[in-house]
Amino acid sequence: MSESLIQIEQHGGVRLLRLNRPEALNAFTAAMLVQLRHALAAAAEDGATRCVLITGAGRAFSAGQDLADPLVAPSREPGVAPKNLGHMLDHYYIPLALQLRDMPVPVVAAVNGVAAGAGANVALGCDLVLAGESASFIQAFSKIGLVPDCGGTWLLPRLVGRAKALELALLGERVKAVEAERLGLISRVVPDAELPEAAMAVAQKLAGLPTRALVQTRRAMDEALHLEFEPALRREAVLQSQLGFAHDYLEGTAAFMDKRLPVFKDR
Ligand code: T3D
Repeated sequence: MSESLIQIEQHGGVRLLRLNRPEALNAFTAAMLVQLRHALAAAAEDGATRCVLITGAGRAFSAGQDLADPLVAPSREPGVAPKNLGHMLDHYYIPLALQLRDMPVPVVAAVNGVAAGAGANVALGCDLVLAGESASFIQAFSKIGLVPDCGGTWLLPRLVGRAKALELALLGERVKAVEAERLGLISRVVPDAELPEAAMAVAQKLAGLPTRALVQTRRAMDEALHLEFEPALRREAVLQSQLGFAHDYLEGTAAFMDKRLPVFKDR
């Protein structure tokens, strides 16, 4: 049986997913994207998993779409019609980006090397993005005549503002991890050797926090980007009202009063 394109490990409440085509810098094939979606769905369904951590095998996080995948690679034969790339997005990248955004647990990316094209935007679509200091981010799309996809046009201006987003997307230059952190593109840079441990520590910390509140925080912030101030305040009140009836709020406040560590359960 062939090696899995997504390696899966369980570390307590953390489900680690490792993109595993190191010989092609973990470039995404259709088969790999299907496996990644199945792995995310399984993590979402597993009540014991309270955080997902995504990283890459070898020296890269992911070089984005595998440009040699027969589903997208244009034929060099004269007269052969090019493939419709929209199908690839409709059937693979859009469902993946939506799934990441809707995960019922927080998702952390540990970017261990280059993250290019859709590989960059899968990482940036995660809730927290840690990177090793030799990692880098490339919006490689313009260099092959495409627009940023897998959420790039939505994510980039929100993360770094329109001017910088356009610079990143139009020039397609490599942005080193330290610069990515300075721009607000990612959360944190750590020395390469410390990345696996640091990312796992962050994931374990998230796994111990009240999952439902974390996920509603992500949703509320995404929604608030489209709202005026007062509707955003009212949305907070609705969410707070719901969360206030849940176990984790009662447990969190009781633990505080009892001067003990809380044990959160809601998902
Ligand atoms: O097309 C559609 O379906 C629409 C959706 C598009 C989504 C996208 O992601 S578009 C963007 C696709 N990605 C790219 O354009 C990036 C292409 N790769 C690179 O620019 C460079 O490889 C990197 C800057 C990422 C890394 O450079 P470097 O010098 O460290 O490594 P390398 O030597 O270029 O690559 C190592 C191997 O990985 C090499 O294979 P080989 O020669 O050792 O057999 C290379 O061909 C392979 N590889 C790297 N990226 C891809 C790839 N193979 C297929 N597809 C790739 N994207």
